[in-house]
Amino acid sequence: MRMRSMTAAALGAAMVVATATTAFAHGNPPYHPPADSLRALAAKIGLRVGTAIIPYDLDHPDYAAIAASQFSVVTPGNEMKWQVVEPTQGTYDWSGGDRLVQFAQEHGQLVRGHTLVWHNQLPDWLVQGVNNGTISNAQLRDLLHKHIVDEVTHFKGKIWQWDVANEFFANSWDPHPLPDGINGDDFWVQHLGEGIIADAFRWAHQADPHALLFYNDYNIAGEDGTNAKADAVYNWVKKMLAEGVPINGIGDQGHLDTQYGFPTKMQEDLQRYADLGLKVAITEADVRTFVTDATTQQPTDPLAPYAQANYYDGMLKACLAVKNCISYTVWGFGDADSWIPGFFSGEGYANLYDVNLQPKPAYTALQQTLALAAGAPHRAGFGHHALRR
Ligand code: 9MR
Repeated sequence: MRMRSMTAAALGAAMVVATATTAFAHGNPPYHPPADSLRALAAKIGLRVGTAIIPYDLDHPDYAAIAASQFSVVTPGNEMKWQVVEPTQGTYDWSGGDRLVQFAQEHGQLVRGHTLVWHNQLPDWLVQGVNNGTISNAQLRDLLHKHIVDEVTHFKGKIWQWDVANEFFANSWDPHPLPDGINGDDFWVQHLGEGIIADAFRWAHQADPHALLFYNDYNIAGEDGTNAKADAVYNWVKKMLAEGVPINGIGDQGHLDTQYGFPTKMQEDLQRYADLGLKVAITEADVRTFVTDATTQQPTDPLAPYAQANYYDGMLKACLAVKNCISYTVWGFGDADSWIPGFFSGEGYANLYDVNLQPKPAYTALQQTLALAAGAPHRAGFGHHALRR
C-alpha cells in the first residue's frame, strides 16, 4: 500500500488500526507516548526511533520512563550476544533478551536483535575450544549454525530487524584485508572463510523468514576519509544480492566524534545501498567528545554540546533524506550507561541525555527536526514505512 495515494483521513485511520493491531497482537493495551516525544513525532513520518537498552536498568523508573516514552524500537546492548545467551555450552540464558522483548511489547515497541555473528563477545568455552584444538573448524561451523537457528527460533516473530553479521570489514589500519575488503584477521573468516557471512544470513532467514536481516558495521557511510570501507561493503552486498543471499538491509552504526568533522558522504552512501533495493538504518548513533572526567562527563569545550547536536541532527537528516531509511537508533540514551568512557580515554558525553538523565541540546535538535519533518507536506509519502512490520 502506498500512502501517497491515500487521503490524509484514510492515512490517519490506517495508522491507528496498525498501531492498535500491533499492540493488541501481544495482548497489551495500546501505549500512547507524549505527542512531543521523539517516537510520536517520528511515527508521523513512518520512522522508528530506537535505543540500545540495558534490560535490568528498566527496574529504575526514570530510565524505564524515557525508554518507553521516547523510543519506538529497542535493542539489547549485550543481552542477545552469544557470550551472554550461552555462557556454558548447551545452557541457554535468554532472560535479558526476553525481558526486553516483554518491555517492548508492553510499550508498543519493535525490537532490533543484535547480533548473531561477531568476532567479539563470544563465549569463553568457544574461543578456548578453538584455540586448544578441541573444536575443529567443521565443529565450529556446526556450532555457529546451531547458535543462529536456536537464537532466531527462540525470538521468532518478535524481532523486526536482526543484525545478523557485525563488523566483518577491514578498516584502513587493519593489516590483512582480503581483496574484497573483508578483514582477513576476523575470527570467523580465518576459521571458516568469508562465505560464512552469506551462510549466516541463509540460516537466519530459514529460522525466521519474516525478520529483516541486516549487515551492520561502523564507518560505512562516509565516516572514513577515503570511503574505502563503504565501497567494499557496497560491492560485497551487491554481489550477495546477485547470488540470492537473503540480506534486507545495511546498518551504519554511526559512532561519531566531534573532533573528526561530520561525514559529508553519509546521505550519499546510505542512498547507494538503498538504490540496491535494501533498507538502511542508523543503528548505534552516539557522538563523543573530550570531557573533564569519566564520572560527570562534562565537555571540556563549551561548544561541544552544540557540535554534538549538529552531528546527531546531521545523521537524522541523512536518514530522513533516504526513503528506505527505516530506523534511527542511538546506542543508549544516558551518559552514565555509555560504553565511551571505558573505550576512549578522556572522552564521553556521547548520548542524548547527561549522567543525570537530563536531555541535552542534541535531544532538542532531534525533536525539532522530527517536528519539522512531520509537518512538512513534501514528506507525506514517507508514511508508508509505518505499516512495515
Ligand atoms: O555497548 C556494548 C558494550 O557494553 C560492550 O562492552 C561492548 C563490547 O565490545 O560492545 C558494545 O556494543 C558494541 C556493539 O555491540 C557493536 N558495535 C560497537 C558497540 C560499542 O563497542
